[in-house]
Amino acid sequence: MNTPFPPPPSGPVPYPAEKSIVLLTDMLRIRRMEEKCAELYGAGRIRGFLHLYIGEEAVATGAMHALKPGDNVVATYREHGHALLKGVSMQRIMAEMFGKIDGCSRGRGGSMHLFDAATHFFGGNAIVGGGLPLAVGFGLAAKMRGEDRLTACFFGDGAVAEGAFHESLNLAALWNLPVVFLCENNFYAMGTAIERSQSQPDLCVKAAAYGVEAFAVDGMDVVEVHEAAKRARDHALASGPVFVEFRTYRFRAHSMFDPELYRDKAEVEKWKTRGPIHTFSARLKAQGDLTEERFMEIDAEVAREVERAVAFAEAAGWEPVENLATQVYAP
Ligand SMILES: Cc1ncc(C[n+]2csc(CCOP(=O)(O)OP(=O)(O)O)c2C)c(N)n1
Repeated sequence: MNTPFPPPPSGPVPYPAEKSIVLLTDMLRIRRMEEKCAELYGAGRIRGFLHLYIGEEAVATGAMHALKPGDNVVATYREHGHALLKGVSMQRIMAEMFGKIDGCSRGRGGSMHLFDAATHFFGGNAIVGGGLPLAVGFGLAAKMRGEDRLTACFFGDGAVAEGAFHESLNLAALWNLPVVFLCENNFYAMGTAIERSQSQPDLCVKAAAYGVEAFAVDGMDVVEVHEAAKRARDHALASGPVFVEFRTYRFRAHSMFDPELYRDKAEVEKWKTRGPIHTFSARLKAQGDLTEERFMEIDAEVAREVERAVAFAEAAGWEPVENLATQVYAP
């Protein structure tokens, strides 16, 4: 497939060094946490499905930093980073991966169903497009209650081909809801390239058809993502829903079971040159806001956070078997 391939993000970063370091650190936290998850999966410590976000970290990071703590977030099964940056602790995320009772979904959800009402992180959804109607419901609730609260809904390009996308955008626009639709377009839905499944591969055209404000930005550039998400938040709260397409790329397979026969290794390697962590670090170094030593220190601190999370998950307990029939529809 011919994915659009602009030059790697470059140029000045328009933030104070302190803010840039937070953005960089958060991208690293997602990356290192997930690399550890992949390792633990290989070791049989984490089981079930596991979809890694590696390569796409600029999207969750730039967007989440544009949100307020009371804003709602709805995400997909590739949501570890979103949960982490919304404020769910890495320890509770890791315990959930292990299926332990101290996990954020009490070990019942696993990787695809991270959930934490206290931080307004409402999943984690295994169904493609499943989060979209939920986000519209949250938006409607906020509007009816007169709350100054945004709902941010993350989903992939595959979801744009689902009926739920069209129903959701229609109602969000009709009712003028404070919802931001954040499409993580990594150009593949599992093994299917976007041009093989969507009659209109310009996804903004589809969103705009519902009267929703729509624009696309470089999802590999945390600065572009952050600025776009701030704009989208302001617009959605003032005048109704917004669709933002983040053009991004996943560096790993769709899930741990994917042999990746549908794309060339050369394409993946080419996209890695646009990697959000190293291009952002290089820009910060070029303007004197980061040194290699500082980068290594940050990385080491992140590694310690990951180790603490794994130790917490290892030590956490299992749900007692007597609870087997609680919190289920048909005990
Ligand atoms: C309704 C539904 N259909 C099919 C699937 C199987 N499935 C799981 S992930 C996936 C691809 C989704 O791709 P995309 O929305 O682009 O997200 P990405 O995995 O690229 O982040 C499919 C088809 C599903 N989980 N739910």
